[in-house]
Amino acid sequence: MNRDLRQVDPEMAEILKGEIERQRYTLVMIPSENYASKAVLQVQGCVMTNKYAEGYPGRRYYHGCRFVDMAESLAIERAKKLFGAEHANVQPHTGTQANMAVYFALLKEGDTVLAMNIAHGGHLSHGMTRNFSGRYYRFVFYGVDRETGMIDLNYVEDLAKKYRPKLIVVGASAYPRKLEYDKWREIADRVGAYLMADIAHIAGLIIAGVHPDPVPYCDVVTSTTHKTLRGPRGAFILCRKELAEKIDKAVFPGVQAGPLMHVIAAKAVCFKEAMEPGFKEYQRQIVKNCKAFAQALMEKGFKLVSGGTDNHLCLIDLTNKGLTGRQAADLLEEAGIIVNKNLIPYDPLPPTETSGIRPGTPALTTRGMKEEEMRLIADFYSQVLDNPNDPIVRRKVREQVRELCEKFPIYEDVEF
Ligand code: DSN
Repeated sequence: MNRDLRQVDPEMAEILKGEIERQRYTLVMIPSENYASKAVLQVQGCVMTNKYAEGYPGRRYYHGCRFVDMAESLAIERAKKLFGAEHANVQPHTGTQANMAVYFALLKEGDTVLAMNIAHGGHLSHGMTRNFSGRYYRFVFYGVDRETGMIDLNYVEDLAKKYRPKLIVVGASAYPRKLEYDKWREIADRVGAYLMADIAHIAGLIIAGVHPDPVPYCDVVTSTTHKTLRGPRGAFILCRKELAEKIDKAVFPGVQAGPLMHVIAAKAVCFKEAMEPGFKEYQRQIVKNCKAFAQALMEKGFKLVSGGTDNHLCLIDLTNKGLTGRQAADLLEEAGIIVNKNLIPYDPLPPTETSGIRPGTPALTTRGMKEEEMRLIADFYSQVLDNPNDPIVRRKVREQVRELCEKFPIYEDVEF
């Protein structure tokens, strides 16, 4: 019982050591990833993992919930304060389960929902055909304009008037521009639809005021906790008081049973960290870094969807470089830079190949990197992707990436 991991399972200890080394010595540029703090990691690995607590604080189906009740209440109160929300549910295990609970609370099977096309930057749980969302509800989609790469709100309004959705979902996982929720509210009101914002990617930016705030305009807001928010892997839902009971019942017992109390406790810690003054500065720097990176890329002949970025990510259209997204991501990984391949709007290639990649700056900014490093990294991209047949270039960049990582250390006193 008291043996540590190295004694119980040296094989797994080695795997974890490999993963922490990978995180330390590569440039993590997947915009939905970040480095959770030591405090968050500690709490996520705490003894609350042992506790069953179906229900909500003060209303549990199990006894012995005094301390988990305190932890969950703290998480709820902090989430409400942080976002200025009337109600918070901190139990969803993932962003998809948060969205599932909202649909379950507000819709009947077969109801119409208007959401962003996944091929233009939406998300699986926003109506993808093979996802539960696309199977149980009738999704219709808006996308981005072919010329500008941006969402055309006139087109969204036309679709809303034509299809009269019961719910409009505003949110994306690969959209580099701002979303103006007041305008979405007007569209929703014109057709009598609920409005839900999925802010999984941009929650941290919203707290810092570097992205518009959805809470005053949306009936429901869902988010994950591990992206720009930099907390444990998990999710939460914010809503107006009138919807609180429906949302809570939809989460439990609707779509989940036992809550992950250790993760909920870690969410409370992440919300506390997000209240610290340095957090806003961190978020502002994420955006400054991303803009500097995007500008430097464009100066090197890279084409960006929508011509730039307002947030933490950019979407590179590689068609002028003669590479697919998969090829580019493979080449960059060899040089120590981790990105994900991503569809670009109107992409002729399938999601397994794609014509784009979607780099972002949240994790690099956590390491303390600034605009100067972003320009250096854009130069790495150019060296690697403009010389795809030269392994020596990749090897040299790999060495420089390692030196850069050593200058901006991460997890120095974290063992796994
Ligand atoms: N998979 C996440 C992303 O990378 O954007 C969204 O859930």
